Amino acid sequence: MSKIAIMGAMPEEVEPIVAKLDNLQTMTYGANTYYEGVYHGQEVVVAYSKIGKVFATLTATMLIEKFGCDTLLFSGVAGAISDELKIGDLIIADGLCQHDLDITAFGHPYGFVPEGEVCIPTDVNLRKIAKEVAASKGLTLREGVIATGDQFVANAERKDWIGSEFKADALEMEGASVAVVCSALEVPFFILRAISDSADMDASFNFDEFLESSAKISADFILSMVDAIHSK
Ligand code: 4EZ
Repeated sequence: MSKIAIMGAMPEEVEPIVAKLDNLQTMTYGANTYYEGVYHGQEVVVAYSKIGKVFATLTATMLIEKFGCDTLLFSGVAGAISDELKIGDLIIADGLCQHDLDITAFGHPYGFVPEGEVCIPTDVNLRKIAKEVAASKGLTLREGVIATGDQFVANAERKDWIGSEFKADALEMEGASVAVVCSALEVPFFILRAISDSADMDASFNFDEFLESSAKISADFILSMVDAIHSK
């Protein structure tokens, strides 16, 4: 049977998922706790990586190489770039880029290094399942580019630059790491985020207020996706 990895960056992003697992077993490895369990008959492994690209790379790699997961779903919160995205809204990534990757001094575009790609696409089939789940729940899902970097963006100028350079609709700090790992290891992956703030001067204040509620919106949707994947 398949084993689905469910990853977040912060405890608040995975707790609503861990709370719903049966046969829960925990394992600590490489300074992360991994929660192995069953959701409605589907085997899953859940973990939060800690914040940022490096930690996220480690955890995504472990979930695949050590725990044998064959699909990876990310659940969490993000800052909005698009004006159409409000706090609590859901966005799925069609592709992910690294907004802080810069070897432009050599004539390369932002986000590009040799043998890499600026924007890594997510699995089309998982996106399709997400749209079916959203339709069945009467929820609106936005689909767009999510930009990742090792910065909590709380600055309208920086946010607008990321939006125009990468055509990105939202930003966060882990998604592109998961994309790099999963595409290299050929594991289908999916990145979902619920908006917690607008990456502007109110971002840290809004983030603190809405982290928990937005993380829960994302987590609930991910669990419905596990049901949908399991029943296919
Ligand atoms: C990172 N995550 C934020 C972690 C913040 C504070 C203790 C998502 C996120 C984000 N990332 C929400 N809003 C953001 C923003 N404005 N900039 C970057 O994935 C930890």
